[in-house]
Amino acid sequence: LVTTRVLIKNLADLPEGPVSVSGWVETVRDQKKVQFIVVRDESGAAQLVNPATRELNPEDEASASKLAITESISALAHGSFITVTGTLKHDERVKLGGLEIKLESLEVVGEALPETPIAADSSLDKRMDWRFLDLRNPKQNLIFRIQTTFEHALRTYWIDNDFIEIHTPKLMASASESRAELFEVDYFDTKAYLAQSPQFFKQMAQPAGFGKVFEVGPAFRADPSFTSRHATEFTSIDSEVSWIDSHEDVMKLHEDLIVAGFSAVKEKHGEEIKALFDLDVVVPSTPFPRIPLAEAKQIVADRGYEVPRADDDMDPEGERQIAAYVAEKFGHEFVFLTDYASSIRPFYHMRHEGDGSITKSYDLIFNGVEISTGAQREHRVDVLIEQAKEKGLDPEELEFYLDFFRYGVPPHGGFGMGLARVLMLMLHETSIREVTYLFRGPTRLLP
Ligand code: AMO
Repeated sequence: LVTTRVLIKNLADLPEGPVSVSGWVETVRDQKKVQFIVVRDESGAAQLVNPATRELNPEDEASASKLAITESISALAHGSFITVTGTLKHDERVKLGGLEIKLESLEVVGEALPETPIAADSSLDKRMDWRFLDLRNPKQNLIFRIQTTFEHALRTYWIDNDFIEIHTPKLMASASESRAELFEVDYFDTKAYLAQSPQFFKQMAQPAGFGKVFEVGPAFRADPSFTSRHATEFTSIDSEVSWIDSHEDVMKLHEDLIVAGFSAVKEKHGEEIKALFDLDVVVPSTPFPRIPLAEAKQIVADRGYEVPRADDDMDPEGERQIAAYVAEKFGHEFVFLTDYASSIRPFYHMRHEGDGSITKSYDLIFNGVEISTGAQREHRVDVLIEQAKEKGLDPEELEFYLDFFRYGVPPHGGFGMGLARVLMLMLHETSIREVTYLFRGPTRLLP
């Protein structure tokens, strides 16, 4: 027999005849006269059949090997990894893929312990403990194929538009955002800090003459909260571009990237997403609605919700309310909230000419949750120093950063976007834990 191992999803296209497949045992139905195994690999599942041979004579050599297969199937533990050879038969009556493999041989390559530690109804935390088993689920597998497609589409956009990819250091001598949420690590005879964002170094690429840059990399936040949206380590999608007139240019780039990513996901996985998540991915139309924050707060107030904070920010409920408004009014899942108050934005955000109380910045809200922050940066060094001082920062600690602005820097801006948040909201998942390969939170460092 000439057999080649094939992915299960490709069996449908093969002619009837000898095949070999490998995968994990999903179910075994061990009946008196016949045994059925459902085996799953990373591409799909298929049914294997073995005519049970318990009545054969073990003395006879040919019978003994058939008998051995029957016995090993009876003993198969759920989740074991097996390789089988057999004869492929197309049969419309078989619910699973309209095909079946009649077994010739079966090898248990990786035996599983008899008790599987998690079940479909296990808690999220328990599933996280056994993440490699949890990820075998076709739905989870699809999430990470969607992630791959999404990132690839962004990359294609960046490359087609002459962006340069950068990899900035994650060990830093100072904080990259505020001093809150900062991880400190021992660094020989001094201290280092884990990068909260590539902010300073993606900006550095502008006086370096790179023009347009991007990075997809880890960011760290010592955030003790246990919300569904926060991790202590997350993948940050960052881009930064020179020669802009305002944050409007950054928003244009941002929405084009989102459209590129969502189009690719819909095209490649739309049907599977419909089947497994029961939802349609909507490729958003451009331009996305843009609403200045002050106006958004008024709209939310008119809907009967007073944003409780005194500091001019939008709270999570306010974000949900404004998203509901945008969905009703514009039929859109995205909204840029613009012009956040200077009091709540970092020192490096540029402020409006004529009204220093608001910044040229935005948050991008998707299905009611913030997925991104972007802004035009302040590139005039004297203004930048003033704004840093106003925020209680010591300009001396920021000298390396301030130098970027002393030797000819173009006007520039950019954004940072949490990859897991995009996926969570795209797939209507309830937590970024579901869409993060290995989640890190205040009480989770394993596996
Ligand atoms: P910001 O702090 O708003 O902005 O972060 C940008 C985006 O990163 C994601 N994010 C997180 N995701 C998971 N867990 C967290 N703890 C977490 N914190 C942030 C969110 C958020 O919208 N330097 C600026 C960006 C810029 O201006 O370019 C920054 O980091 O999706």
